[in-house]
Amino acid sequence: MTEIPSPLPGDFRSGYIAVIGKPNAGKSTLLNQLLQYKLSIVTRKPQTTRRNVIGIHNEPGAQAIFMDTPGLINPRYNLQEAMMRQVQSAIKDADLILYLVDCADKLPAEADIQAMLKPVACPVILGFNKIDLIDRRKLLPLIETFGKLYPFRTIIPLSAEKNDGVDQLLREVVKNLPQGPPYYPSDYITDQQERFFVAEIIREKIFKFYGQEVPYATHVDIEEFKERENGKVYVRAVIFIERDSQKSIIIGKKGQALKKVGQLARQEIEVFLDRPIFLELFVKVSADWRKQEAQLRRMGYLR
Ligand SMILES: Nc1nc2c(ncn2[C@@H]2O[C@H](COP(=O)(O)OP(=O)(O)OP(=O)(O)O)[C@@H](O)[C@H]2O)c(=O)[nH]1
Ligand SMILES: [Mg+2]
Repeated sequence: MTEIPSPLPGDFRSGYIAVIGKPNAGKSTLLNQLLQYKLSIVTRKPQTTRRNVIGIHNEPGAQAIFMDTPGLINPRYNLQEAMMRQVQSAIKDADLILYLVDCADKLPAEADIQAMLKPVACPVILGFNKIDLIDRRKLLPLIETFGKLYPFRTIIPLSAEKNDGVDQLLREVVKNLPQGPPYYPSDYITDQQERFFVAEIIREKIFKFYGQEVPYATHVDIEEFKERENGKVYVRAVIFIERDSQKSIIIGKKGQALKKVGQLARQEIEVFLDRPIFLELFVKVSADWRKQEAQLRRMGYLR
C-alpha cells in the first residue's frame, strides 16, 4: 500500500496542469526537467509530441499532475486536428494552465493569446522559456508587455534546458493548485504503459535521424512486447509510413539507416526497462494514414 503523504488531506493540494504552447517552445523539455525523468521525447523538430502524456510530481502536501500536450498549430490534416483536440481536452480538464513561450522566437500575437485563453476559467501561469538564449535586459520589458495582454497569475522566466528557474516555477504551480486529496497513489509517475514509452523512444530516434519530412509521416506501433525466459524482452515494432518512397528512405542503403535507428533505440530502451531487449523493426506502408480517420483511431490518436 502506498501512503498518502502528510500533512493532513485538508491542507493537501492537487490538480491537473495543462502545459501548452507553440511547437518547440520546450514543453517536453520542461516536464522532463520538472519530473526528473524522461516523460516525453524532445527533438529540435517542431510537432514532436503527438498526444497528451501525464507526468505526476509528488511532494509532501501536494500532487501536481502535469499534462504534456502537442504544440499549438492550425491543423492542416487529420492527424494535426486530432493533436489539437488533445490540447483542447487537456485545457478542459485543467485546474491550472502553464502557457510556455519561447522568448527567443517570434512572440505570439496578442489576438492569438486572447483567443486561445478566452474560454479558460482556471488560472494561467506564463513561463518565458529559453532565457539562456536572450539578453537578460530584454526580459523586464517583455514581462511588462505580456502582463498587459492577459491577467496571468504570474510570469516566470526560465530555461528548461539549463534548469534555471524551474524550481521557482514548480513552487508557483503547487501554490496555485486547488485544495483536495491526491488523485493517484504517491508512487505513480505516469498513466502510460511501458510500451508507449518504448514506441516513443523509437519515434524520437526517427525524428533525430532522418531529414525534414519523413519523420512526420511515421507512426510506431508495438506489435509484440514479451518477456522471454532468458530474461530478455522481445519487442517487435512496426514503423508505418505513407508511401513506398519513404519506405526506402527509412530502410536506407542495404538497410543501414534502419539498423542504426534500431541500435540507438535499443540502447535507450534497455536503460529505460533496465533489462536486455531484443528489438525487431519492420517498416510498413499505410497509404496516407495521417488523413485517414479509421487509421488514426486504430493508432490511438482519435477516440
Ligand atoms: N536553448 C534552449 N533550448 C531549449 C530550452 N528548452 C527546450 N529547448 C530546446 O527546444 C527544442 C524543442 O524542445 P521540446 O521540449 O521538444 O519542445 P516542445 O514544446 O515539447 O515541442 P512539440 O512537442 O513539438 O510541441 C529542443 O531542441 C530543446 O532542446 C531552453 O531552455 N533553452
Ligand atoms: Mg513536446
